[in-house]
Amino acid sequence: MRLLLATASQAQAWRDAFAAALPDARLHVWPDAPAEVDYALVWKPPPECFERVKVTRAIANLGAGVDALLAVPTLPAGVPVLRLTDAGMAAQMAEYVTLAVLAAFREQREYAQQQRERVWRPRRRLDKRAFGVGLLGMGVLGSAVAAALAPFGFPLRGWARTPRDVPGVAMYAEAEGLHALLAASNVLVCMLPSTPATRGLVGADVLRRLPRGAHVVNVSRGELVVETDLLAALDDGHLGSATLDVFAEEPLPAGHPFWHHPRIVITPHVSAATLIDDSVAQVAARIAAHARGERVDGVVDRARGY
Ligand code: OXD
Repeated sequence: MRLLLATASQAQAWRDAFAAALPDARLHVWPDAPAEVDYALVWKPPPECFERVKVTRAIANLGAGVDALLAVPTLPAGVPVLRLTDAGMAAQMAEYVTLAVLAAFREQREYAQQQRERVWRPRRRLDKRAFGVGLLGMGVLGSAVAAALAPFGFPLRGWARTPRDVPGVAMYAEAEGLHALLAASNVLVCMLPSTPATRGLVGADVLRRLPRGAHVVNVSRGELVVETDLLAALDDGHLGSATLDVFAEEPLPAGHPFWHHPRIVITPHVSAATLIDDSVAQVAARIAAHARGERVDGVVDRARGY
């Protein structure tokens, strides 16, 4: 089996891990490019990669989101694209979102401000039963986040493209469902993939439907949120705070107004890092199964965008 590895970073670590997991494969690392390979293993590959190398069996994306790969103009049509599902990301995402939800519920930002001002003033405790958490996106990661939040007792609501049941989560779909979820979400968590249908979804209309003082957490892609609308909703007091791990432009430019905003917490796209060992184990097992002609998980529906 011939493989091409083309990653934007950590090429040596990916190479070593794939070489160990698939010892019988012939592994080429871009720009060492043969004319044809069976499988390509890629993360943000350069467009020339698919011009120079014909991929015959499948392309495995070394990340959960395929928005960058699907945007590569030379991506061959008709070759299946696989994406990572969980591969160690779900637990990380659950930690990150739980931390953000608990910080909002326990008013950590307000107490930090009081500390700066040396103010000793217990605040009135918020009612957990009235502190709704709305999860946009209920795939593998969204479901893991819901499971992590469930023991705390917040009312959980989830929004998915297609109606489905998730234990312990009131599920919503379609535009009316979205409006109902927003009206009851003191924290709104964005976990949707970036597709033509979701880019810019969290704009003024969505933000204004949240209860006053609500918190927004974005852990999927920056393009989902209209950044100027988010700033406007924070600045006029409609939103309480935002915890942002992803941005329309990454790294976030030095002059961006988010950096110094007193009610925005920023992290540099770390909510769920791609773990090389877990990812390689998953991709190697899928490639081996695919080569044997078996059905594999994680096949992307290109029309849907994830
Ligand atoms: C991913 C990411 O999509 O790291 O895997 O954002």
